Amino acid sequence: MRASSLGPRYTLIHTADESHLASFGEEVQSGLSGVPKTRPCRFLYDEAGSQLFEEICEVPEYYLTRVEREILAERADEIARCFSEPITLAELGSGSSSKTRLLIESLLRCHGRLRYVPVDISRSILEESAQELLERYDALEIMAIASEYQEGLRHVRTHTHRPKLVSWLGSSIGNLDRQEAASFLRGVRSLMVPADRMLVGIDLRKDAAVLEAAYDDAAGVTARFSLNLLERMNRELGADFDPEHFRHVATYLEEEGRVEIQLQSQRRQTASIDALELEVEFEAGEGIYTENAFKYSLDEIDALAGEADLHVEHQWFDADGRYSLNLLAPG
Ligand code: AVI
Repeated sequence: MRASSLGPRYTLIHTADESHLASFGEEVQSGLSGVPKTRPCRFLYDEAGSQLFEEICEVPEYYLTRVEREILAERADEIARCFSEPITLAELGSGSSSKTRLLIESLLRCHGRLRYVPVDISRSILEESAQELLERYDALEIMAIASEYQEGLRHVRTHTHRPKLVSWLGSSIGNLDRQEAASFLRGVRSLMVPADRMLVGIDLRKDAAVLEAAYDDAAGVTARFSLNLLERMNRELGADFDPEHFRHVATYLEEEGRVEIQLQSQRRQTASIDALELEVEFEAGEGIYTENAFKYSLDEIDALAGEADLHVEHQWFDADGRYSLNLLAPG
């Protein structure tokens, strides 16, 4: 752990140690040697992928970001009033903290001061957004944690005696399968005391057409985001994938409540990956499964919370009922 102070109201704790995570090369090796071929979705977010994801958040079909912001804009004061004293707001995967500003402003208005603990793997993003927030809000104190979520939360518990609100926005929970999601929430729950709450953005089940468009927009931004994975293998591992011969396909599997995203080979072909001394053969129509986005019914949200010894204390929706923001309490 490394702590550095960039000003009296700012502390950075840097614990990002990814040595326990399999490297890109190792994951490509195992993911493309198996049947079916898969890739963990975290590898979609290199610099180009992260930039493309920002663009996805602006396309008209991808409603998730927009409606979550709409709910926060309307409900942030109400969320703040759920606490009767100054709290610590911890945010998982904070990125640029743009939606969270709404919450920060309400919490400051309601309690006069706030300690904000953004947890993100990217130290540079943390520092950039912390600087802006500190300039804007005098009564804000920031302890930024550059680490994996779970590790970050352990620090939050050690460093704060105030009630905590742990926010996990953007429907990131949807990229975990249902068991992983429950086990993630159990992990957070184990670090919560009775006064703590968790605020989780969860996208809801809906028509296949709406969901498939959200994950395959007409301008092709999401397709470029997926295909960037092939380009990343070309750049970083000396592979020779031709993105022209793969197609981004997003399919909503209604019963399972998940959008399955794959890069589908458009012909029989072989790709070589020099750095791994690996040749990968594809049948026509064979996919590399890159991502799942799980969607929830209200009953499924209750059950998910229950599995983690949490319950839904408040739930807010956008005007069209597409998306939910859930305040989870222990017990
Ligand atoms: C980051 N995550 C919540 C996005 C989602 O909606 O599953 C990732 C994404 N992939 C394609 N479009 C958006």
